[in-house]
Amino acid sequence: MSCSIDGGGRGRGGRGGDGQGSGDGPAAGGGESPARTPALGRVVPAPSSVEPAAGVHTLTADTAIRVGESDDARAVGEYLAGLLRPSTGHPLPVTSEDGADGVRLRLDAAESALGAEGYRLESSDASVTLTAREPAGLFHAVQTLRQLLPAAVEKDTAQPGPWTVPRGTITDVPAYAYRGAMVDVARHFFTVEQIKRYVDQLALYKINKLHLHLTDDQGWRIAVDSWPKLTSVGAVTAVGGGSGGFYTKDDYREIVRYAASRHLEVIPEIDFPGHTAAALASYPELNPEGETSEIHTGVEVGFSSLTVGKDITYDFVDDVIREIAELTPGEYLHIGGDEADATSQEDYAVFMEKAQAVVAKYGKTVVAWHQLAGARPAPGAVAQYWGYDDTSAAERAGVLGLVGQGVRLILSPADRTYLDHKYTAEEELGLKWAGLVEVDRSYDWDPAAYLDGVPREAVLGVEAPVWTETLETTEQLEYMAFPRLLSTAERGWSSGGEWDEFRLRLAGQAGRWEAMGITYYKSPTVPWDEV
Ligand code: NGO
Repeated sequence: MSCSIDGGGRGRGGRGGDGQGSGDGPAAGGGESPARTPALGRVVPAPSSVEPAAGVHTLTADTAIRVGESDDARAVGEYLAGLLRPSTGHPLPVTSEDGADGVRLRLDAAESALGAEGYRLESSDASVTLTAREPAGLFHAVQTLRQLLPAAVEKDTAQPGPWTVPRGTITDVPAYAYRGAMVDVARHFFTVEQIKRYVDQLALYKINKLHLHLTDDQGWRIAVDSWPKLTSVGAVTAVGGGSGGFYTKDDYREIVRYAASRHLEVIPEIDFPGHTAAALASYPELNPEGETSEIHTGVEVGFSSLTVGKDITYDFVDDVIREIAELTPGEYLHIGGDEADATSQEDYAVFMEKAQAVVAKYGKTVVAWHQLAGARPAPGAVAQYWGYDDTSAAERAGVLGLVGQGVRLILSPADRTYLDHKYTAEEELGLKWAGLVEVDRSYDWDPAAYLDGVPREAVLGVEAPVWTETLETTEQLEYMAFPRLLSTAERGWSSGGEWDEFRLRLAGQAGRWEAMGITYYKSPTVPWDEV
């Protein structure tokens, strides 16, 4: 990585190499100015290569967004215009007319080195040119461009500007294909609008997967037509006995559509065979003797199980997976498999083998938590590792065993990526079973070297889950996610990276969060006032 955070020479004094402001207008060096231009490398996640040049490019009332004849480039151009118009007050027409000026979006199939998600951003006096091989790359380029504009660009009312972008060239490709965030909508329900807001925030940091934990002991949150009581009974409550909620199929399609418009793929999770109290309460016939049982409103885990020896269990699993697969244009379907402590080891292996086969039957690639080690993994299966520093050698060996059978891993080490964990002991929100996760700790790992004996090629990517036992509101979710979400985003996108440098780029994002109305934790480990 050849990135330097103040590479454009537009930072302020105090750290070696910056402070030589180029003096191109009021944006230079104005510490409190809402229109201060970030330096070219001050982007999260860190770009692969940053070559700064002197000066800035300025967006003006005459700037056009040039997208050529491509509908895909036009969609990204319209998205960019939608972001920039409210704060700049500029018309920013999206046009197919070619020209050497303005913001130019180019899709070029010959740019093979940029891959499925990479891009190049070239900023000069005359223009800012974004080039990618695929639409996702152009979309990511737009996120970088946003971060290179003054933070006030994120506001939704007209701001004074000027709207400057540092000059130079960024070339950027991700380290990992899977860069995910998970929301547990089962412990507490989050509405379509709340999820959309989070999707927009994830997109800003180039997260490309949204994993929704849709079912758990406390609630079943997705309509299944063939088993309607899952929602009419199973969705009515939540942790603490609150009012619950669920997505209709149209709601869910809207989440999928919206996420796709931000180049995120939605991965639905239906957690089997444990974490199923809500399903068992909805359909007593899923219990061993057909007995009635209750939805759980506490936060304990590991007490519920589908009945592995009953045929109806597999009718249920087949119907649910079929209907969820139908709602899923993406590749992956997650079947949980964690903490099945109320299922015998033998039953677990039988159940997981059958459930994986159903996922394959409906054309999806199976994902499961790493307890999948207790069963035979299906060909192509992906396991999500959620261990932590204290995870036993035996459990780690199980994960190595999976990798030896060709399973790829999504890494979600709980003491780094779990956004539900407390930052400090004083925190009211959050859990701490894996320890405290201050912001510096959330960055303190390398996916390529994290698990001894797991080669980099076996790592599909990373994911930051938000479990919601203690979280009920958007403000709470954001407070837990920001800033730690950015650590995982960077570990997924960028190779390498040191905390002492990352923390400065992190601090540089705070003005943006404030402009966007994002609640965040002002960690003492981050020098908020120094940038
Ligand atoms: C565990 C558990 C979840 C909890 C979470 C809380 C996994 C994969 N299963 O993670 O049920 O909500 O911890 O941190």
